[in-house]
Amino acid sequence: MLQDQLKTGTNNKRDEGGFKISQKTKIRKLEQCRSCGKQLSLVLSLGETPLANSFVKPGESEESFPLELCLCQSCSLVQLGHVVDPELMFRNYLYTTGVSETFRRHFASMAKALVSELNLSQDSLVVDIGSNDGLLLGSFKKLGCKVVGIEPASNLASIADKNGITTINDFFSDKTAAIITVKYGKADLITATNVFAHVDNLETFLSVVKTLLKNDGRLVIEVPYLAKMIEMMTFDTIYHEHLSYFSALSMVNVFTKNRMQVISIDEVDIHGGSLRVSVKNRDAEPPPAVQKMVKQETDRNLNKLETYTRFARRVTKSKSDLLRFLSSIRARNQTIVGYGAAAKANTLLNYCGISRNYVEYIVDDNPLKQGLLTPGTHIPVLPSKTLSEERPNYILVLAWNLADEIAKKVRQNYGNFEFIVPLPHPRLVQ
Ligand code: DWN
Repeated sequence: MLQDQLKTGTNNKRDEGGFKISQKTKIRKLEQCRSCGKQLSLVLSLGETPLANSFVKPGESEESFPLELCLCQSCSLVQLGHVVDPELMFRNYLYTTGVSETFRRHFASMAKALVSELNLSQDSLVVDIGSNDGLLLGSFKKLGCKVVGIEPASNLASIADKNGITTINDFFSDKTAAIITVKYGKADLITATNVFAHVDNLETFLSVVKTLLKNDGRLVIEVPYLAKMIEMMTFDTIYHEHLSYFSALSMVNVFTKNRMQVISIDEVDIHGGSLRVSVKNRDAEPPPAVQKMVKQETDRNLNKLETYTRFARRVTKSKSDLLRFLSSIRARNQTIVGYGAAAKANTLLNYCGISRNYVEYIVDDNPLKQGLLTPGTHIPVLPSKTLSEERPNYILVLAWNLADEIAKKVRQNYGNFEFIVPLPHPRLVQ
């Protein structure tokens, strides 16, 4: 696995969590496609950017790393050109899924659908890779399944344990898979929501999945959908945690190469548009419905370099449009604050150069982020009750994928404000 390679660096400095981080190998440049090994084409550079969840205490500083999007024209996998040490990104993680009612509903619905589709019962074992605070597994547990989480962030693993979800505090690896197999048996279902796009070594990841999955077991993953990112210009989804940006085409190529069968691919309305992919451990072609989706994507040139060079040009325009929009508000001495100190917000803020010159502070309901500063732009993150105390003129909804939930919460608790949604183009929403 990548973290094993990174640990072999020259310097054995340890971070505050005691984890070995090699100074020399915090980042490595990808010389070839992570899936098929062919040459990569650079399509977009967002410059040197801090890690999206590396919020800092006042007085602290953070490191920045190159953020470049590349296309493999052979297997159509869109991916970052550099890999940051996962020990740096995931051992202490501030993002918790449970803050949002939207995600609570989404994961409850996902668990119910999969229990029904796969006929899971109290004898079924569900393993969630990157289980965060245990939200998804909690839904499976309520439906009677046996559940085990795998979560590298020690702060999140302890939250999940407190929520009654058995959680192994480590990365998914042959070691953690063996622990589960010995203690609980093989899995009927392995889930990985917003994890597969974070994986550097896809082949190793899937080979370990195969050791943990029952012969007739199912792997179900959810990833942000590349086609929606291109269509909706949501370039803020590009950050160091997201190593891959999947289409149905590139997803099928990855699983076919690893001798696994994609059974179904469904678009789900979460995180601005995601793919839910259901996979079996058998060397077989995907069914006609999946092949039809792949054909629709090639008809839209999602496998062509010019699609991404055009996207890159539109990103530059998105930046200038947003800065013009915010400048016009500030020119009238109106105040702007953010809502949602999301990981994606930090790509948007850093790439557009938006700091306290435009946004005075950002409110967020996640207590792990409150009192910290956004990475790179150092905008204070405060509790949402600040809105009633300060009464800003505009709220820039940085977690645009949750704009409805946020706007409803603000109106219910703090009264009326003007809401700005930044992408695909800046606009006021009611
Ligand atoms: O892959 C990932 C994506 C899927 O989720 C992870 N790498 C990290 C995370 O990305 P994100 O931080 O951009 O996700 P969200 O869920 O769009 O972030 C929403 C932010 O808004 C969170 O910081 C919580 C905040 N929030 C809030 O403060 N009050 C959200 C809601 C709905 C609220 O009511």
